[in-house]
Amino acid sequence: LLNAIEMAPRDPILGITEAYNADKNPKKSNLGVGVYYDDNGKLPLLECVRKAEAQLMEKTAPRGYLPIDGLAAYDKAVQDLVFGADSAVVKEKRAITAQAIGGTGALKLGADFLKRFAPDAQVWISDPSWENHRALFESAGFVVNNYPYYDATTKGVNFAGMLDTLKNMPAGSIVLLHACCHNPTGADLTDAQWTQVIEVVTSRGLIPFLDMAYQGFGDGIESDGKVVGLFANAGGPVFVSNSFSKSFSLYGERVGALSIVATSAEEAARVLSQLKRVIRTNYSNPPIHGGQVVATVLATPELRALWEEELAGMRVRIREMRQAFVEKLKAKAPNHHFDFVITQRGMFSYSGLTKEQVTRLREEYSIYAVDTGRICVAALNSGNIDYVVDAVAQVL
Ligand code: PLP
Ligand code: TYF
Repeated sequence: LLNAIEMAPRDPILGITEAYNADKNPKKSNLGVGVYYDDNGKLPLLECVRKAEAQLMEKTAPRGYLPIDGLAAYDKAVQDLVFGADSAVVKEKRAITAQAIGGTGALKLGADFLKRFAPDAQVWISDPSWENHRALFESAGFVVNNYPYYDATTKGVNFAGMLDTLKNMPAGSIVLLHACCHNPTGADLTDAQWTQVIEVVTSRGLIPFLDMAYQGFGDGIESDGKVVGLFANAGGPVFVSNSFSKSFSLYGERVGALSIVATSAEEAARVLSQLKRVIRTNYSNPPIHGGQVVATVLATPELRALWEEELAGMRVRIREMRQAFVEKLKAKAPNHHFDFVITQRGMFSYSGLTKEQVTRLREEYSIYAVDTGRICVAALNSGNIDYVVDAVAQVL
């Protein structure tokens, strides 16, 4: 059995981190993986998390199994955050939310659920998208197609192409959309464009699946999540995966959730019962700690305010790095234009650097980016930005 098994290809993004870790150059920079580092280049432990954990330590409890769909307080807090506590979907109990093993786990639950109830549908993801989107839906048994998204000439969204493809895909198709802070391009839709997308998705009977891994990294918690509310108000079904890996800097705790919007409370109850079956056959029930931390922060006004402040701090620092990158590059390479980096949102920028330039950055400067030219702006800081900008100017 095992002797004929071939070596699987390395994860293209996590492979970069392996190469970075092995690099002995003290000036090395990892702009590959999508992780937020603070201005000292360190992974932050948020103060709101530290305080919530201190509270939890005082009342340590035995570790029974959580319910299949996770901690009730967590699911409630996530639902209020994602849809708005005063939203009609929440008040009418039309949405169900289940704790998941990170955003990835939420996508996997959604994919398995959909394969059970829409087995013949095809899935459409943006071109390009997060690498794992295709792999996750293919491994759930779906055919995965691309809709046009990034326009390399404008460094923005090819909206006409996207909308045209949405208008022509078969009814019942599953459309994966990035709610905010598009990974890998950093190019998001405008409000007016979202309105048009919702119109087409609804009128054509497409199934929207919103992936929100970066809520709070664009313009703010509420405005980044707005599109989820707009889809929910347009009626069901709507699938939403969200993650706290980045917004709470809780990568290793694996905290996320899958929400599904139905058309009535009664339908939602049936949906939840079936989703629980999917969870049961995947991992039975989720772990306790991360969900408890997030639920404590979201439900404690003082900690919630602290979280919002700390998240704003991350968002603002990334914006400052975008600004500094563009300004410094303008001085070093005046013939090249990088203004689009300021407009892009979230952790990433599709920098326009070619594969050859990325290779030179790695080999000559120990600066690690993704071959597609994606850089993680959240890995820039006041200590490495001049070195990175000098190197980029050299390879241009
Ligand atoms: N969706 C997108 C677009 C992402 O960039 C990521 C990456 O981290 C995820 C989902 C997965 O999140 P998690 O790390 O919580 O599994
Ligand atoms: O795109 C990124 O860099 C992040 C981190 O299998 C990541 O989403 C990358 C690959 C992966 C899991 C997380």
